[in-house]
Amino acid sequence: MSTSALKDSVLSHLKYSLGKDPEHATTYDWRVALSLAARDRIVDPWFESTRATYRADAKRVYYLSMEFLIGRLLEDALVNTGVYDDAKAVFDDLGLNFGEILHDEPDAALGNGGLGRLAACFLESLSTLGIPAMGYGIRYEHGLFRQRFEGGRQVEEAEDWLTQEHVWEFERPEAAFEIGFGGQVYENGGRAVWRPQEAVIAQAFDTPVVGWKGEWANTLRLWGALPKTVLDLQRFNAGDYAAAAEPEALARTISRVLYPDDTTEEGKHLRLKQEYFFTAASLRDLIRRFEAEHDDLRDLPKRVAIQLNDTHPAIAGPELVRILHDERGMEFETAMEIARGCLNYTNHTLLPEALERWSDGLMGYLLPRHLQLIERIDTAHQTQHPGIAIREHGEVKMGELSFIMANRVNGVSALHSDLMKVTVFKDLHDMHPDRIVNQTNGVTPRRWLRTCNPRLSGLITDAIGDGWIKDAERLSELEPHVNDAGFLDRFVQAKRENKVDLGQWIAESMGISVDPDAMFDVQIKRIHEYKRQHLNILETIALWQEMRDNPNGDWTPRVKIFGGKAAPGYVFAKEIIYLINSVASVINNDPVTSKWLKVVYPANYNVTLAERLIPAANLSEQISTAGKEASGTGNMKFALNGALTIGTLDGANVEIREHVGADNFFLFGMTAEEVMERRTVEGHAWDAISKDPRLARAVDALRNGTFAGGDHDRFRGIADNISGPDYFLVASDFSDYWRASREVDQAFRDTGHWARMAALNTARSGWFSSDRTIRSYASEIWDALPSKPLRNIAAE
Ligand code: GPW
Repeated sequence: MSTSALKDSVLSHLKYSLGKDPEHATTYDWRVALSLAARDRIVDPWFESTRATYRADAKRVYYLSMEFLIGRLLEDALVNTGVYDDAKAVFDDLGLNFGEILHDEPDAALGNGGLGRLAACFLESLSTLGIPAMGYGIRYEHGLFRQRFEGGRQVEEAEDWLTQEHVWEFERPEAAFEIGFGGQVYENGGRAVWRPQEAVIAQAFDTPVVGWKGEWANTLRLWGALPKTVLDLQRFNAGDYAAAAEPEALARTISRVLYPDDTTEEGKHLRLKQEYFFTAASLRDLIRRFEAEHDDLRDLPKRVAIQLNDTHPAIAGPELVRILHDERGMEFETAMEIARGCLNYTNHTLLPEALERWSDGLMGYLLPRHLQLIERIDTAHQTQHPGIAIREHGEVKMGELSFIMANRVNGVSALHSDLMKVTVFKDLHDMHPDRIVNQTNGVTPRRWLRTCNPRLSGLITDAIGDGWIKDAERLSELEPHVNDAGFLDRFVQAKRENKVDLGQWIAESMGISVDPDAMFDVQIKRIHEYKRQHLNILETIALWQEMRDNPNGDWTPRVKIFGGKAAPGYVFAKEIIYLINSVASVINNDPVTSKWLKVVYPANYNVTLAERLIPAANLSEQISTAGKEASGTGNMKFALNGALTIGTLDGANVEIREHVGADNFFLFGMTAEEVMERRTVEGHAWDAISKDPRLARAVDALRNGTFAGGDHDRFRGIADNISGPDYFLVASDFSDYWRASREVDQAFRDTGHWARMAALNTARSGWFSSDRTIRSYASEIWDALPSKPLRNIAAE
């Protein structure tokens, strides 16, 4: 497609879709016109992908996920369809600021963190690989809350991305299902019949997801909740207008907001409704699609692989059995076998507080038939394998249910999958030793290198061609170049320019000036005790104290950058935020240390901000307590973009270190085994503090009001935790973290060596592409094959 054809398309959309002429068009109008022009180019390959799937009678993969953290879509779509440069030329030509137009798009935050972003990367890889697939989720009206800081404390505001039209989606009024809740179960001729007490409509909204070079596009189908009856006319006529609108409000509540809890579980009535709502609609939809092509539901496992992204869609097991057994009259055992043949379950955490459990009471109230079926599944399983119950203390354990109903169960990094076998799922694993498989997470190199870091990706492509974009393991072809001074210079230059850009943004948006030659040290992720942002800030405090002791020292300049949100109800995490901001305001205003140390915490960390920060990072902080971070995926994005990791042997850090080489990774801290051992030591925190005067002084600064305008109590909670129970072993890992951090300082001063290590991180991170992960799911779990690439629209 030529630049002029693209320009015509944009202008035509501006006129006929938006009703504007160029003279009156706003940034919004231009952005929507460009998005529609880009979307037009995706529709043909999208249709062709569907047709090819029908023709080949290919097995389909359904990825059920409560979250899809897709972020902005325009830039990725332009890059994947190969029209980015043309689009830029069009807007340059029109005299418009292209960057501003791209940045006008809202960040679609239909997820909390890693789990939701993983789902988004997977969809893109499924399309790049040409695997017939569909993502199913919820079309939340309000995504993850917007974070502001008020006096250093987190304040949450409702997110409202849907107040603007979502230009990428197609509404499908004909794809709608009635989803029931509550009511009673009757018996009719020996069969159970569920009569729900209330019902809502699940209506589909489709967004095409285009892969690299536009060769294939799959669908993200999100369900919105609508009322069965819009208005209660009788009540309206009787004058009770509020009551008349009630059914509508109640129904819409189901898809109204994303729960903001990440890795903590709250057994909320509405949450269970959301889970059943989207799972039931998705199953109904995929069965309808199956039956349009096939007539025997016993063939379902040959045609359909369903992946449950954590236990949030775990009700799929009983629901599928209910449909096959109650509604279609199959034997219970046959229904079980078919369901188990289709379903697979990914576990993303071992944290007990994150494992979903629903009380029998709530389950029986909202889903009475499902509770009966769960009891039956439990009994059937116990007859064959005594000793394990899905139900315990009046609750249904969704992890156990998912395990029993799944053909394959997977963890998300090698360490995590191994730990699953000896901790939460030990008994089940012993009974079903072949069921757990590992699938180490990955990230899409299109968004997380090609698009977000054009300088580095341009350099890579100059050196080795652009084959790495589709086949990221070809980044290894960079290895010989890391000994080439010219290449390394350009590598350093690209990083430095990214840092200058970020520095400008920090100056403009936060009024803090940072030195682009300082080390940019970044920790971005949800705020959680196990991720240990408080370990990082404690080390920052100790470093600042040491700098003040020795103002003539030759310190390595650092900018400590934090980003992340806390769940609104997670008090301790919010205190950590308050502490980081309080430390920042003291340190950033200290004339003694200001040339060496800055602390920067931009509010409202999201996918868009990650795309800005990661390309500019020198150091990636991956410092969770070993055994607690299932995988991590930010860690992979940093390594890919040439940041070095300081990290523990946790989650995928272990594999990153193996791939990039121990010499190019700053390791510290206890292993998962040592962590378990250490917890049994009485007074471990106190012991660690008494042996490290630096740590003692930093903890003391939390108690003496240094960061609280003299208020001794403000951060007492954190100090008491670190020196008392310290479940996450901040104190015990501190000294080694300090040691590794000083090694980082030393290494950073040897700029040539650092550049080489950074380049090796990029060259050796190709394995962490989500294409590799998806290929592995396809062969080891789904038995699904990539369909043939259709055509390369980027080349046309
Ligand atoms: F608790 N993860 C997440 F396991 O982002 F469900 N949200 C969650 O609610 C959970 C896990 C859950 C993350 C893990 O913490 C992270 O280690 C992992 O890389 C990511 O899921 C993707 O697997």
